[in-house]
Amino acid sequence: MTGYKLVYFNVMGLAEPIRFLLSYGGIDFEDVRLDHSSAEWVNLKPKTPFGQLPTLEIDGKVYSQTLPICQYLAKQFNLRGKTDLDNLQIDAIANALHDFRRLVISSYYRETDPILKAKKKTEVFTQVIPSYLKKLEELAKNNGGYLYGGELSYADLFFVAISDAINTAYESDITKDILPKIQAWVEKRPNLKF
Ligand SMILES: N[C@@H](CCC(=O)N[C@@H](CS)C(=O)NCC(=O)O)C(=O)O
Repeated sequence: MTGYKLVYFNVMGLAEPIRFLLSYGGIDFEDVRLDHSSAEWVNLKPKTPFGQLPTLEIDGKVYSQTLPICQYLAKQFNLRGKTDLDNLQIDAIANALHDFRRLVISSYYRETDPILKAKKKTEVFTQVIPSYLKKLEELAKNNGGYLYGGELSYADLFFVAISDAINTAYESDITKDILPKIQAWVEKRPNLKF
């Protein structure tokens, strides 16, 4: 049986979409969570492919980069598109969601300088979030409640996995009014361990 070991920090962050996918696929995986300031991470960092987490070890070999890992798992669990062009579209959506998360979480939420944070807050709350949500709403409206192709793809799971963290940063439920089908899936989904 294939062995999976996911290594990340003790937050949802970029590992959450991978946890979602592994759980969706019914995979029993090792969920290693390091403390960012621990000696363990300091020692491990230079040994990771690009000095960052998450990494996913598959049968002892270490792989990195959230989106390609998600794409690999999505293929195993039938959550990719039918054609290469479908995949181009699905990957573009997932990539945009990755950017969206970075803008809200890394750029705004984690900013510690109060002056810079206030400046970023205006930009994130009045421009970034409304513009991404508008696009996502349009996609959901045109795709039967999913982000692409009228059926569940890994881009939908990616959205749900990052939306909790964005909700916390934004102090509002961004999923409330959009993606009703995904919302329904979230309510019905198996009780995930992570
Ligand atoms: N492009 C990478 C970005 C990974 C990344 O930014 N990881 C951050 C945590 S979210 C990290 O490892 N930070 C610790 C460090 O750089 O020392 C991906 O998508 O996986």
